[in-house]
Amino acid sequence: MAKLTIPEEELMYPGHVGCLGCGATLAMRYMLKALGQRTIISVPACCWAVMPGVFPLTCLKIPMLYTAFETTGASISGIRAALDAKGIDDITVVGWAGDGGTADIGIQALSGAVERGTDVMYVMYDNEAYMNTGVQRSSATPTGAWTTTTPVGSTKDWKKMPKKDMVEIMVAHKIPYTATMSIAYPEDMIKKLQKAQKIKGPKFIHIYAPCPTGWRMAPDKTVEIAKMATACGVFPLYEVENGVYTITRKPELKPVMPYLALQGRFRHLPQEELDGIQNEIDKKWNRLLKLEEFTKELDEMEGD
Ligand SMILES: Cc1ncc(C[n+]2csc(CCOP(=O)(O)OP(=O)(O)O)c2C)c(N)n1
Ligand SMILES: [Mg+2]
Repeated sequence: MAKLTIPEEELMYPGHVGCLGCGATLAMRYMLKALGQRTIISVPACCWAVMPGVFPLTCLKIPMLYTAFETTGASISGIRAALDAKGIDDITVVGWAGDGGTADIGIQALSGAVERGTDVMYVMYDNEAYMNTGVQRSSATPTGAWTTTTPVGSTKDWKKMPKKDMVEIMVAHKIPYTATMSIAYPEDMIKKLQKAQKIKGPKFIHIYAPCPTGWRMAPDKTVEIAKMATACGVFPLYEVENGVYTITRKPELKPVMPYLALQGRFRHLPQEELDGIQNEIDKKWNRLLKLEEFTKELDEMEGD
């Protein structure tokens, strides 16, 4: 029998107050399994600020600091500095924020923390909108999606801009490690997180976490949708170590349409928009394949 690589210890109790089928709860559960008890997380305003429960209740078995929406990067820098001052070096400091708190309002503090080379891990769990406040558009909302601030009625005002690429932004900061991972592939996730934990300096993690409430989908489809996202190239799994790309799952790409059809947030899209989305995915995937090839070649050349 194949050896199980997912640690058995649970650092999250049952009884969170997240919605039915919430992908972000699985993301936290697997992350804590990967990183272990000696972990401190700092969480800004987002669904996860609410989900542990109201004091004195919590579903987390590790310390959590609740920080202001825009300050995750600054707060983890402070926690790291305090631990360093006390000579404590066996605690993993994690900033845990949503896509809005990361790609929009928290990007300045994040950029500062990683530019200073701070030894922290920053995780963006991505449900592709501001879910905690009622499904508003973020810069990580994908093209074509309905949200309450990108309405679809007669105005046809669904999101027209592409999803902001946080991994590319982090690669441009020249950090030692950044990776994408998905709640549908916990083994891949745990392997990458444990690798990141051993690396000194800033690490950036992008976790795909479906939100049935905001995506207008059935709550029992969370894992299935996440699998489809990787199978059709909407959310490729890869890591970038010191600028060198490695794709960790390389499927023969499936068409995107069945993925979009399961989610009410895309139901309004006319055929030409659907074709455009498929086109963009194909381009992005081919670009990623080339980046992998090119950065590996470059690394070998520079190593000579
Ligand atoms: C400065 C500031 N502006 C706005 C808010 C309101 N607010 C709280 S959570 C949130 C949305 C967070 O979205 P995201 O970071 O994607 O996390 P999610 O709720 O999707 O988990 C907003 C707008 C706030 N708390 N502070
Ligand atoms: Mg969000």
